[in-house]
Amino acid sequence: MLPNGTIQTAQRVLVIENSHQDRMMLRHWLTAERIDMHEAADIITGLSACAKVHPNLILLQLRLPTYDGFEVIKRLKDDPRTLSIPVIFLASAATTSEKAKGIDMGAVDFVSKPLDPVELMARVQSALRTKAYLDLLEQRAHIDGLTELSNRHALKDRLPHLWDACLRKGSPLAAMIVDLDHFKRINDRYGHAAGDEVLRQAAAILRQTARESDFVARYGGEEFVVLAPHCDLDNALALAERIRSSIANLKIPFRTSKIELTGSVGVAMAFDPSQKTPVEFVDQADRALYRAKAAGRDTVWMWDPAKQAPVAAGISRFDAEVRELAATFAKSRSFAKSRVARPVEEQPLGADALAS
Ligand code: GH3
Ligand code: MG
Ligand code: MG
Repeated sequence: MLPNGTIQTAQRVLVIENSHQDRMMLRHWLTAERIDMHEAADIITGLSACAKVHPNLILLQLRLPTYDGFEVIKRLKDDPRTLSIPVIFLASAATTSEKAKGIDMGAVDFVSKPLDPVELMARVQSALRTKAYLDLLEQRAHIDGLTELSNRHALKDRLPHLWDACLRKGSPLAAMIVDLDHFKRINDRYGHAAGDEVLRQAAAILRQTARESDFVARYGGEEFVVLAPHCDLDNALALAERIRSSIANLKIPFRTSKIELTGSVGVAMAFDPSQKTPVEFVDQADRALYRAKAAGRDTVWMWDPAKQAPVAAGISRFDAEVRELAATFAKSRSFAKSRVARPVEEQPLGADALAS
C-alpha cells in the first residue's frame, strides 16, 4: 500500500501463447504500460516459467497445440503455489460453453480474438488490481497488527512446511516459546498503551535476535514463538538465552522512569519420536515454558526427549549425550533407546546460573 492509500500493483505478466505474432503484439502493448512481460509458447515452458517468474497474472491461449489451455489452468489450480495466480483466457471464436468452462475452472476473464488493445489492457489492469488487493488481504490476515510479526494463523500455516522441509533435508528444527513475565503488572502499573509499547519492543528484540531465516510470530497476548530451521540444540539454547538476556536488559522509557521486564523461554527440538505431529513439538516447548514459569521466571527450560519432561537448560552443563541424541532426530526418526541421556541437572540458566 502506498502512503496515499492506493495499492501498488506488481506488474509481472506471463503470456502463454503459441502465436509468435500475437506474443510480439502483446509485448508491445504490455511494455508500453510498463508491465514486465514473460513469455512461453507451450504448456511445459509456460509452467516452468510460472515457477521461476511468479507472475501476478497469466494470459493464456486456449487453443495451444498438444495440450490446450484447459489443461494448463487445471495444473495451475491444482498446485498450491500457483493456485492464486489469476488467469485470463485468450481465444478466437470461443464458444459460450468454452467460456463457461474456462470461468468454471477458475479463469477470471475471457478475451476474444482479434484482440483490442484498449479492452485487453483495461482487463489486464483490472485483474492486476484485484490480485494486489487479495495479496494485501492475505498478508494482513497473517500479520499481527500491533507488533507486525506473523500471527497465529501464519504459524499454523508455516509450521508443517518448516517441519517437512527440515525432515526432508535431515536438518534440525527448534521451537522456542517466549512469554513475558508478570506482564499484567506492567499493564496495571503503566497502562495498556505502555504495555503495547513493551510488546512492540519485545517483538523487535525477537526479530533482531533471530536469524533472517527464522520464523517469528506473536502466539497470543504476550507470548511469542520462534521456529528456527537448521538450528541444532546448542544453537537453539544459545538463541533462547540471548532472547532472555536481551529482554532482561530492555529499559523502556516511561515518563521519568524506565519500564523493565523479564521473559521466560521454553525450547523443544523437532523429530523426537514421541511427536506424532508438528503441533506436539510446539506443545513440548510450551510445557517447558510452563516449568520455566514455575521455576521462578526469567529463565530457559527445554524439553528433554530422554526424560520426556521439561528440564532447566544450562548450556555449559548440558549433557553431551542429550545434544547428540537431539542431533540424531533430524537425521532419522528412529530413537536410539540405548543412548538415553542422563537427566540434566535442574539448574536455571539466567544470571544466577552464569554467576555460579
Ligand atoms: P506470567 O508471568 O505468569 O506469564 O504472568 P502474566 O501477567 O504475564 O500473564 P497473564 O496471562 O496473567 O496476563 C497476560 C496479560 O497480557 C493480560 C492481558 O491483559 C495482557 N495482554 C494481552 N494482550 C495484550 C495486548 O495486546 N496489549 C496489552 N497492553 N496487554 C495485553
Ligand atoms: Mg506472561
Ligand atoms: Mg502468557
